[in-house]
This record gives sequence, structure tokens and C-alpha cells, in this order.
Amino acid sequence: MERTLVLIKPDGVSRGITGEIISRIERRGLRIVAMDLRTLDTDTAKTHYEEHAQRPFYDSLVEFITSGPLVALVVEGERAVEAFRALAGATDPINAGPGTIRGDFALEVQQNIVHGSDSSYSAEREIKLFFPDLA
Ligand code: RTP
Ligand code: MG
Repeated sequence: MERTLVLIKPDGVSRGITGEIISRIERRGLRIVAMDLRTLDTDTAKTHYEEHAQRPFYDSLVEFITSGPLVALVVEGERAVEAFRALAGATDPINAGPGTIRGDFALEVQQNIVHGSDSSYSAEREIKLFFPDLA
């Protein structure tokens, strides 16, 4: 079993598709082991996206991800990291296939509805950041 950190980003929450996304995760057979609606502070957002600190879109990404409430989830299952990223689709929604979350609900590369950890190593770091008390 593997765990991954999923975020329903502020655009997903404000558009009212939280239930739709959770439903897709559950229908796929992945299990939700923690879930929380919260607004990120700037420090947490910067730490979460620290791998992108040198990228030109970093400041704008931090501003976006802190712009309103998001839903953070820990999702568990067989190859959960890969399984969720397949559900999410490509980073740029234009390249995300129909049937994926981004392919069905997004058009812009920044406001792309969801985050999913990109490796089991990142998942461990991100889960500790969002849910330090989770066993
Ligand atoms: P995420 O980390 O959110 O799951 O997305 P990802 O792995 O598919 O993509 P990543 O390369 O890690 O990028 C993180 C987030 O930054 C925003 N982004 N903006 N050119 C741009 O303006 C740009 N590129 C990426 C997106 O919100 C992306 O999900
Ligand atoms: Mg990423």
C-alpha cells in the first residue's frame, strides 16, 4: 500500500466540484485516510512547492494556492501516487485527456484543480507537512 497527498486547489473548491473529485478518487478504489478544508498560510505554501522556488511562476503559484480554502487529502491504495496522477491528467489541462480531472474541468496550467504528489518520497514529505499527526 502507498499513500499520496492530494489537494483540491482553491479553484476546485470555489467551483463546487469537491464532491465530484472525491467521488472519482473513491470510485477508482482509492481510500481516503485523512481530509481537511483549510486555507494555507504563505510559509506552508512555499514549503509545499519548494522544488519550484526558482521557477518564474513560483510567486504567482504561492499566491494562487493561498487565495482561498483548499481540501487536503491523504489517499491510500495500490500505487496511489501513480494512480492519482493518472486520474488528474497532465499538468497543462490542454494536454490532459478527456475523462481526467484536469481534462474535464480545467483550461489553464496554473488553475488546474488538483495536486498529487509526484513520487512516494514527495508524498511522505508532503503528508508530514499537511498532517503531522497522522500515523
Ligand atoms: P502539482 O504539483 O500541483 O500536482 O502539479 P504537477 O506535478 O502536475 O505540476 P508541477 O510541475 O509540479 O507544477 C506545480 C503547479 O504549478 C503550476 N504551474 N504553473 N507555467 C506555469 O505557469 C505553471 N506551470 C506549473 C500548476 O498549478 C502546477 O500544478
Ligand atoms: Mg508537482
